[in-house]
Amino acid sequence: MVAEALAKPLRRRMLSGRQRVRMESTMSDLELKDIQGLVVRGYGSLEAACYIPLQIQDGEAARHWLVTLADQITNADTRPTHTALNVAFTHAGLVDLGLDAETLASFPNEFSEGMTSERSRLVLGDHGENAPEKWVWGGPNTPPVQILLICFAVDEPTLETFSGSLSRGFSGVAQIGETLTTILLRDPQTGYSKEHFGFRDAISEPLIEGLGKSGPPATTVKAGEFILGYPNEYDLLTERPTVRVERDSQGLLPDDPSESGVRDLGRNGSYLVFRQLHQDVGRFWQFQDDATKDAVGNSDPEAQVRLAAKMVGRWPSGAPLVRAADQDNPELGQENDFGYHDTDPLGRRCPLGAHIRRTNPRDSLDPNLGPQKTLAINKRHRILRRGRPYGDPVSASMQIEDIMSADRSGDRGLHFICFNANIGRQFEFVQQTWINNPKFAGLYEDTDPLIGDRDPRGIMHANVFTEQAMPARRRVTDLPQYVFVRGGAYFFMPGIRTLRYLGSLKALP
Ligand code: N7H
Repeated sequence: MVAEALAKPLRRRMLSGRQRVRMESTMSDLELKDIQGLVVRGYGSLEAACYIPLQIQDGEAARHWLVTLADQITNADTRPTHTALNVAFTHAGLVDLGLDAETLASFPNEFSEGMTSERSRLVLGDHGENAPEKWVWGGPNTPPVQILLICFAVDEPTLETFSGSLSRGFSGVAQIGETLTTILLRDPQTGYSKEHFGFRDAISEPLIEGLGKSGPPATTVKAGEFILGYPNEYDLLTERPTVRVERDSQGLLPDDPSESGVRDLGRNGSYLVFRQLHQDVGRFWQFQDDATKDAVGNSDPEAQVRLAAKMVGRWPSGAPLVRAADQDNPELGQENDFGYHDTDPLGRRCPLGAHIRRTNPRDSLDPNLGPQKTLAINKRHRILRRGRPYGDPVSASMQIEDIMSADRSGDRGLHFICFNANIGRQFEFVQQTWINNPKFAGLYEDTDPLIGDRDPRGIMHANVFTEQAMPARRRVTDLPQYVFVRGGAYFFMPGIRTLRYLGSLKALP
């Protein structure tokens, strides 16, 4: 109910003004050659990746550089096997590239204000240890990132050569801060990707309708939820930035389908949310140990893994708790075709507040609405995750028993990246209404057990994790924080025509 109630004002806002266009289904042929590749694929075969933060030093030279860069951008129509390159801009970057004020004003507020505004901090729960003042990039105490180069390569040496040659070609732009490096954590036994706590990751993603991949209807989502210019789950075009026709004298941009005499700057673009999330692996497993010791203080490794799995909603192999409630079953590691409404409405298999149940409640938001209505609402709050871990793993084996006992000092975590067409209705909604909501699904003082704000708005404690069970629920209290925000920003990843348009801008008088 909470989701539906909160979705309504957002929906009204989304439908207002000149963006209010009902779309024909023929609009949905995806222009893959104009969409940047990362929006539609995670480049899993390109094992090495890094993100290079840039600042604009000379607008004119930077625009020329962009025109050359546009020729090197990997589009969604190709499946790169050697290297791939994508690029995205913050609002400050678009300003310094010379976009005029009227065009800038057509971007949504969430993007224009950025991730560190007072509003965003409240919505995202970025205070205390997570306050932007403490960030290593993207915060008020570090130089603003304006452009992000996203580089992939088949291996580390190739990535080094590739990023090196890109840097040598910089003109009008300069790197600020460190390159953000990544690591692909694979389980050596199965080859599957893992994250630092030891759980299999990158299993559940929405399938973009029209891309040709088939999957369960419940996971197939309209392209307009992720890519601007296509019908979304309301069968409408998502709010998008536009440009007056006279400001596109070379005719680089497509007409806006609203026929309102403007050009569509957003078409084939998407919003990229970046959060650098440090993971304190030691504290995570220490807590599982402390919370599961028996009456005389003996550790119980099995109980630790079980509690951690209840928090995630999947076992370390990836097997979903809703299908494997009592013990891990690696055969179900890839399973993603499930809901909660029929099999687990009360959360006795997968707790109501588990990470995957909060971030994608599937068909179980509100039992009174029924699964179909719930699924339809849920599809308006999906995100496409494209991030990668960073920092050395605590154990190269990536086996839970080794991770639990290894020396866990060091900086490691997740470069969380996700795409969405509407930051407010998708990423921010998930973060505020599901992850950080102590009252989610009828709970009382629980936020997401992995990444939730333990002190929402600094006015209440929400550090409990509840396992619904018979005859009585079990509550684990005093959850510490073990995921910390270290940086972040909202970016716009334009379509490739728009990239050329940005390169063609003239200096503002
Ligand atoms: Fe989460 N983790 O290690 O436990 N996440 N996540 N996440 N996450 C998922 O189903 C993790 C974060 C989502 O469709 C899995 O693919 C960690 C943020 C969504 O059923 C695991 C961090 C946000 C899903 C983790 C982190 C999300 C998901 C299971 C931070 C959004 C899919 C693998 C350090 C704002 C849910 C899988 C579904 C799954 C972990 C962050 C969202 C293992 C460690 C910030 C939508």
